[in-house]
Amino acid sequence: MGDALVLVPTYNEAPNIRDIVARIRAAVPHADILVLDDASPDGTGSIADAITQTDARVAVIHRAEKAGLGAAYREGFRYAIEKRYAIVVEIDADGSHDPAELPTMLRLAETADLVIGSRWVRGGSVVDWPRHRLAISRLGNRYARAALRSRIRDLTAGFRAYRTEALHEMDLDAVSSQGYCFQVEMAWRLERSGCRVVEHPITFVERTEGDSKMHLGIVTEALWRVTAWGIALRLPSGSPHTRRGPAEHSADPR
Ligand SMILES: Nc1nc2c(ncn2[C@@H]2O[C@H](COP(=O)(O)OP(=O)(O)O)[C@@H](O)[C@H]2O)c(=O)[nH]1
Ligand SMILES: [Mg+2]
Repeated sequence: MGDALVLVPTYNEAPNIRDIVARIRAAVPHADILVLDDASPDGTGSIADAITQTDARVAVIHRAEKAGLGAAYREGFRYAIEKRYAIVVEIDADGSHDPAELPTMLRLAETADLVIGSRWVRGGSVVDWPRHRLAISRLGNRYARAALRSRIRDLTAGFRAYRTEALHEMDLDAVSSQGYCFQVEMAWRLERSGCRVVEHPITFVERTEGDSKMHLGIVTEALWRVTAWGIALRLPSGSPHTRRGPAEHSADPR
């Protein structure tokens, strides 16, 4: 077993799954890879099974139905904790996140609890996103950062390396978000519990194959939840999550 487990959540990523697994393998030859497929109708799960025949360090969990990114990642985190990996990585299957960043992110995770591949710190960028997606991400992150009194600039980022110990210490069952709000909730809970969060600048490139699963419901889930947490934070009774110590945060300028 390797030290790092790379989680690849998939829903209808048949055109992308072989390529992303090959790129991860090339970037971090010693990492194990776990595909979390939600019974993709396009056969992504069978392609992933075929990959396991040629690469013994790839495994697949076939989930019963499409249940959102949060649920898939929670299952992946539990697997990583159970198998005692030191680090667990999140990466999209569609090629938006460059696996070549992983060696640096894994190195940073030696001294951080959470390393975020960040679009919105100096040196980070987004390529080929339509204007409305840019606006949603930029404004959404600014709003969440202010509402949650967070220091993190890319709270919604889906490219991350977690120290498994930090995940073990938190109550994963209490993380209730389903869609991309899951990413906000995870980062914020860790930050508030005093974990060290580092943002590493990345270039995010829009997918060229397959379809985005982003839809209005995902944005509204995040908006309502962040607003509710922000209000709870400002009530005299204190915080929705308990604080263990002062949160640490740093950006990692290139
Ligand atoms: N297992 C699983 N993966 C999902 C689900 N929704 C999205 N994904 C995967 O999560 C990653 C990010 O989704 P994507 O549609 O590219 O979102 P976008 O980058 O925000 O447009 C991709 O690898 C998707 O296949 C889901 O419900 N279940
Ligand atoms: Mg994508």
